Amino acid sequence: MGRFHRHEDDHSHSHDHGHAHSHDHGDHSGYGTEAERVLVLERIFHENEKTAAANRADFEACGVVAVNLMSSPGAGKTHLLRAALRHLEGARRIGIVEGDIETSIDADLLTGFGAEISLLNTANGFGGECHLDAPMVRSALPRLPLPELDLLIVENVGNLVCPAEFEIGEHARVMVHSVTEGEEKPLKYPVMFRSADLVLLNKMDLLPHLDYDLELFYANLRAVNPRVTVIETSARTGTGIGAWCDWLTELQPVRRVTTTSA
Ligand SMILES: Nc1nc2c(ncn2[C@@H]2O[C@H](COP(=O)(O)OP(=O)(O)O)[C@@H](O)[C@H]2O)c(=O)[nH]1
Ligand SMILES: [Mg+2]
Repeated sequence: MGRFHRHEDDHSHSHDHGHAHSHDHGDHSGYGTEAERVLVLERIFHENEKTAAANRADFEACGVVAVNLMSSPGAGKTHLLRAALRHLEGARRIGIVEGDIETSIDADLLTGFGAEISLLNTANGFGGECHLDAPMVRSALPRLPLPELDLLIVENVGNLVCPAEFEIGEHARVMVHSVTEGEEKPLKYPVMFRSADLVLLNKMDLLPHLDYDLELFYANLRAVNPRVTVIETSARTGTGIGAWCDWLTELQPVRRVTTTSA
């Protein structure tokens, strides 16, 4: 059975349950008519939404607030998470679903700070997917003591496009954008930036060494997501880590509405 999704930002690709992963740049002949494609996509998103709702119901039954942490590869998700685990150790009981295509490198970095960690390698049974979806997250939950947790943070696969399209049952979306990435990124990846509740503007320690235009970044971000909260951070120096942890601590288990469209 074929499985594919279209990205509003810049490309579409297909996923086969035979676990081939091919980027699809225009020749859709293998997938029938456009109408058939739309039907398949609708079914995939509907199934994902159903499982996301089941995940969210389980989180709420256990009094857990769930966060979907997303960014491009290398923006600093794992190091900001590590800093938060250090800061909140003993104050909040935290579970992590660590999503990566391969390896336990990030899960290992997060070990030793009192958090419960469930590693989810998408190369291991999920075709090396470029994002986490609700069924994948659901498969990682039995390895966590949900009723004992206050907060569940899901580190998504590093990718500025795909993860934004799949709800996983989260109450909030946090996006990390680092100053090494370029101030135009909100305009180029509006779906991801638009769906975020919080943007962590990371690697602020590097700003003096870069041509990054902070004011232009804020203008670009406001153009796609006028109300989003921004915290300037550095996982290297600790800037903003207290504010990021306060934001996490104050988060309520209220269902958020994803706004991926204009
Ligand atoms: N200078 C600096 N480097 C950072 C910062 N945050 C992360 N890094 C580095 O950026 C690289 C990628 O970070 P990582 O947390 O693995 O990013 P992820 O792929 O989004 O999880 C690592 O080499 C980190 O040490 C920061 O605030 N400042
Ligand atoms: Mg990481």
